[in-house]
Amino acid sequence: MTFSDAEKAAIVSILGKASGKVSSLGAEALERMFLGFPQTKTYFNHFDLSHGSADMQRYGGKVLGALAEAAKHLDNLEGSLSKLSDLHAFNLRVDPGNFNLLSHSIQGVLASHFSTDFDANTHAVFDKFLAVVSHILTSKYR
Ligand code: HNI
Repeated sequence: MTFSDAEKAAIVSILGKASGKVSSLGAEALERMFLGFPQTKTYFNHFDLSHGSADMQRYGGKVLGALAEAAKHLDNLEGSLSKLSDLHAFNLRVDPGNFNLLSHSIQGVLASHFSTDFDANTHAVFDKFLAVVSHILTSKYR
């Protein structure tokens, strides 16, 4: 899957808006996921899942940080996400269906915080980006 220059610019731009607050936005995305899709909590038994907890901030920051890092390698996402792909497939064994639920939650956060920038076009492009990332992170399951 490739991205056009315009798509790359839209992905980098919206993640740039989020860059100063990845922990709080990431925590919010997780909170949306856990509230909307409680079955996703099973992977986080070891976390304090209360609103804004240190665990939520830390892991939320890692997820959005990983997306920001991935956005620097849009021509080689497989390579840049290889280690994370191993982790999710071999160690964590997260059911692939959950990636859609997290992607949906992340988009809800971006839409609510950056309503002007997260227009229909950016939404469509970011959805493609998250689908590609999710596909890669679930590609090694056997
Ligand atoms: Ni995910 C760990 C990124 C989807 C459950 N995950 C990570 C780490 C990153 C990361 C980064 C930390 C790696 C490290 O510390 O070396 N995860 C991502 C990204 C997506 C994603 C970019 C999708 C966009 N992860 C999911 C989903 C689930 C999930 C959908 C389950 C619902 N991830 C985990 C769990 C851990 C994890 C569980 C370990 C957390 C911990 O700290 O113990």
